[in-house]
Amino acid sequence: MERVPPGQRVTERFPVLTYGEAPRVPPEAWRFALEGLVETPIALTFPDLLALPQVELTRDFHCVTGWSRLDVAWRGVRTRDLLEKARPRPEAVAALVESYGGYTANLLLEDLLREDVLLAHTLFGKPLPPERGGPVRLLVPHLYAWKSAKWVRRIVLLDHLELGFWERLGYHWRGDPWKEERFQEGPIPAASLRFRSKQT
Ligand SMILES: Nc1nc2c(c(=O)[nH]1)N[C@H]1C(S)=C(S)[C@@H](COP(=O)(O)O)O[C@H]1N2
Ligand SMILES: [Mo]
Repeated sequence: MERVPPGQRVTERFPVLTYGEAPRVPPEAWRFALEGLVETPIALTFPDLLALPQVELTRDFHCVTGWSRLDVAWRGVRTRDLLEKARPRPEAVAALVESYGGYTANLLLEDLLREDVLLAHTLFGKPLPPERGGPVRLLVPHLYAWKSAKWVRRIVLLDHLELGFWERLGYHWRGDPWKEERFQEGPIPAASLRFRSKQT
């Protein structure tokens, strides 16, 4: 299989991409919540996050604007581990991820359950820099990078699809780079979602 998804170009650089102003979130002010359709909502401080089992991984990072940066090294906590503790209700199928500053992105629950999806706090062995979403961002390496919400603050599990910031502006509801799911062309196929889709 090809290393780089179709339509992408490898860059040695690693551009910072933020829509609007970057919020300032000191580690001691960071709070995270995993809630919505779960049996046990989870609330974390930064020290709480660091006390959980940690994972290191290296993944390629694909921005929908066309650049791919290979071999980015991250450290953090698996969202799957948090979801195991929170225990999603049977009707939970999707999630809206919210960031400090108001950015949002939607994901399927099954995408958050992938073992390489992290709440990441370390990049190339150093604390995640503020402009990269520090102290903590989501990392969803199998989807376009707009899903990797910086300054993550909340994940809400839902029984329907609620579109995030870029998805409402016409980007693809899922965003698989290997299928070049850049823009939503036509209605979101409700059948393929297996659930009710509330679109605004
Ligand atoms: N909160 C927030 N997260 C965000 C964004 C943003 O504007 N705000 N941009 C997204 C996009 S389009 C990309 S390509 C990546 C860029 O991450 P980087 O700045 O670390 O390269 O962050 C994603 N996460
Ligand atoms: Mo992007």
